[in-house]
Amino acid sequence: MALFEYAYDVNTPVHPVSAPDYMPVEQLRALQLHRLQQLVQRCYEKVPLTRKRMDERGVRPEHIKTLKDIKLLPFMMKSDLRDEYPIGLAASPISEIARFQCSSGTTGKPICVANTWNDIRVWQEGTMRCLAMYGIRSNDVLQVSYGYGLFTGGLGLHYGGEGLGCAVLPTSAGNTDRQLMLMHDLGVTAIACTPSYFLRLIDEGQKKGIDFRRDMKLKHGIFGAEPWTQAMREKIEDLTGITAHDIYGLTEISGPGVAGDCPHRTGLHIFEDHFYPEIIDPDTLEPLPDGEEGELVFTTLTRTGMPMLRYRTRDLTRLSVNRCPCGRTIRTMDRINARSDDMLIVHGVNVFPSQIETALLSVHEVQPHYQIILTPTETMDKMEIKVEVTAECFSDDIKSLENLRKRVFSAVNRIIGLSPTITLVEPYSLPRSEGKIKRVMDLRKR
Ligand code: DLL
Repeated sequence: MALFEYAYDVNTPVHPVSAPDYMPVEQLRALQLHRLQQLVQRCYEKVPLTRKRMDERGVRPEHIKTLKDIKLLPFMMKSDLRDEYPIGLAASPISEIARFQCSSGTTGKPICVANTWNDIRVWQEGTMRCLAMYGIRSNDVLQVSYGYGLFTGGLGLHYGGEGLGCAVLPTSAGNTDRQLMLMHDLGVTAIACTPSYFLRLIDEGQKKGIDFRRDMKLKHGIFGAEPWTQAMREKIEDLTGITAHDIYGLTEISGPGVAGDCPHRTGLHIFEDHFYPEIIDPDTLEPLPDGEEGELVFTTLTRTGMPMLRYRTRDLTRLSVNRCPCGRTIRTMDRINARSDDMLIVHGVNVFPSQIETALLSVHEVQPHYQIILTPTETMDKMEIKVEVTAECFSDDIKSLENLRKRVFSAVNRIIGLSPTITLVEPYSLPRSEGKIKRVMDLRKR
């Protein structure tokens, strides 16, 4: 058999799109090395920042002789995407770019990712392989309630569902009543949304007397974009009788469909023929062996638009040592529950405290002294931002104080796209330790 042909036995109950999941390990490693060498050559030629950093280290593409040599390469980070905004890291000319997707950066500007058609197909393959792994087939009706647009959730699952031949219902996020009505009327069997939004759907459904087991045909939930616990999974499954699957991904690497869990739930299988994973110590930046926890780093082996070499995701996890009983040869990673930076994920939206600061600085009367408080409720997490305002504001009448609160809300809402509760407080009233305000009080249990 040719080196890069996938072994696939037509008698197995596995969906054809999943064939690469079962590639013999040696063949997989050879494929990864081949792709890595091509990628490094391409980035060296086409991405000035990468070339500069490799030159500074005295590393040339031909130095990559084994997969372990990846550690010779420089890392990439979100700050590189911000500094090279919007598409300074692209390795393809604009004539080959098919679509931009964006995600929150650490400041008011988003980070922007340029995809070629090749990249969109790879991304689609990832979501198709996830859906196939969950047992979803062409007779399923898939409701996509992730947001469509710059966020990758909606379009990612949409293309995956269409690729598998499902009947796709692109509801996007919001309008809970309509979501429930269409779910019922069209006999939806699978839904893709954030786990927190699904809890909201259950809650709103209950208020209308809807019993998911009795009234809906729903069997699968495809949940990701934010951390969620085993307890949340059990709650969802108990309340509705569906199977709650985990899907992971990030805009910089493609979108949802970088990894997902199989029915054995040993972790999330990474589609490592496209997305090469490493775990590093976030302090020393040294690679760690499989089985040890650290920061997840990805190299996009097949990406052409804006490839990422050793991209530091900031997500903390570990790679599996043991083979999963499902027979897949691609490694798994533990579910993601923590990050090594200060990014918060609220209702599936990425929020950096620095964005709140940028917003507050645009409102004259407020100080950039604030505290973000995240509390769990039965359904959605609640976000409150306490902001110190000048003493004069409190001597003004109630109406102008309310007016100021509204302006702060608009400034924050414009930058993060969420609607937190804004509470204005007196100067120096927020608790400080060593003079510093604790910026984030995350009371959600993970
Ligand atoms: O959240 C892509 C996505 C959409 C994944 C829909 C799954 C479903 P970003 O907005 O760039 O992309 O955010 C990426 O979200 O680094 C993780 O911190 C977090 N994240 C994504 N999926 C999971 C998950 C999308 N299943 C960031 N569990 C990532 C925990 C997740 N965290």
